[in-house]
Amino acid sequence: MGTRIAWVLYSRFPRAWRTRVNVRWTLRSSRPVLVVAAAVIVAGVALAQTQEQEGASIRLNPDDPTLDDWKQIREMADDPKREPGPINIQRFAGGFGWTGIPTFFMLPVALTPEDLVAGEVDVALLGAPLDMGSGVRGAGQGPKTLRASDKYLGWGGWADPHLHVMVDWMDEITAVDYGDAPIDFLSVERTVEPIREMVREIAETGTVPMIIGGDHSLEYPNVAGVADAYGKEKVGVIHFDAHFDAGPNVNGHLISHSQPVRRLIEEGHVLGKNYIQVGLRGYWPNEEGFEWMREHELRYHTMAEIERDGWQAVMERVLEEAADGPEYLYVSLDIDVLDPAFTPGTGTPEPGGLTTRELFPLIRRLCAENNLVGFDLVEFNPLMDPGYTTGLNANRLVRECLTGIAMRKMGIVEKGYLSPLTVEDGRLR
Ligand SMILES: [Mn+2]
Repeated sequence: MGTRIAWVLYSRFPRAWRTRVNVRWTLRSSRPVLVVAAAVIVAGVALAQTQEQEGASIRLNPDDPTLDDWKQIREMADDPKREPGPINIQRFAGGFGWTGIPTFFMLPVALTPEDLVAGEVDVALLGAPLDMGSGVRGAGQGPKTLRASDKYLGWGGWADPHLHVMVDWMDEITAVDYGDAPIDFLSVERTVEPIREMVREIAETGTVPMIIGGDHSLEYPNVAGVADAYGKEKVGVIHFDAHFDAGPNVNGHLISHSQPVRRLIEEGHVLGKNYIQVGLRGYWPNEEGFEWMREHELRYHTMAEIERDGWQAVMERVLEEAADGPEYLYVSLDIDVLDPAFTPGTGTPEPGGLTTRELFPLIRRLCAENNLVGFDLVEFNPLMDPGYTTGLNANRLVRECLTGIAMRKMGIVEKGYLSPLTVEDGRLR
């Protein structure tokens, strides 16, 4: 077609203008070249149209000087010189929970991996105030609120043992407040990578990262960060949740608090069969979600199973499955696994959940009876917690795991250990 038009135009020129070159032949022989050129033009127009459509969404400005402010480490050269190790920022040796400068459980602070190594730190609590992965905002307030949540329990010399096992974790393990992970408060997508790096940084020193969220998008960078340190497929995960969090994309988003499990499995960080789900109920997963879990060999324990068989039986199954997996274990605890009676302060409450009396011993036992390499408590939303109930339970859940870690360090690994002093009153029966 193109050659014909060219020829028609050419043939209308006066004969004298024509050269001796056989233009018609030239055009015919170059037909493939012209076809390619036309295709390039068509593709270019299509690309321009696509770019026009993309222009309808607002992209980041790479030249904005505040682009990476949220993850800039401040200049420390003028700080007083110090040896690496945990830093005690309190003036007094101990006190009640409402006194002193708030850190997680009033623990000393650490800022670098060198601090963790020098202090031989067992557990580093890392705040991750991520909020954009949930439709209901407020979980980003979780870390600050948990730091301020020790209302009557003591710290320092005033700490007390967990009555069930008579172990005071503060005496047995070295734990620190590692500060907060960097958060672009407007983007989960931009935030997951620096969180993953921080979790890996902690795990690589041999310290257990304990991440306080934040919404459950965190499970993705947390578990991936631990897997970066210990190896792909080397870590099993217990996922406590009302929901399975392995859904497909939402509005094109590849990560939110409804997808972390799917991403971790599809990217190969954790084998499906080593992903164990506990507490599912309500309306999600749907049939397709259950089929996806079966296809990927996940193990799951719904509230329906717990209703049928009782908590004690299901709890033992979970503990057996935790032990029947890779050497290392990660526990991801969405506080909405508890019934809303115990956790009004969460973004996606779902009636018919676990009680605190069911969940506390399982968390303690998982952390005592396994080689725990990471833990997170997520979806605690203080803005929806008028009676302080969720804050108390969040605080206690973290303490249950810390107590378990302390028991393991002390060599108390007997299954379901309880202190004889606690469960027997001394009478002969
Ligand atoms: Mn969740």
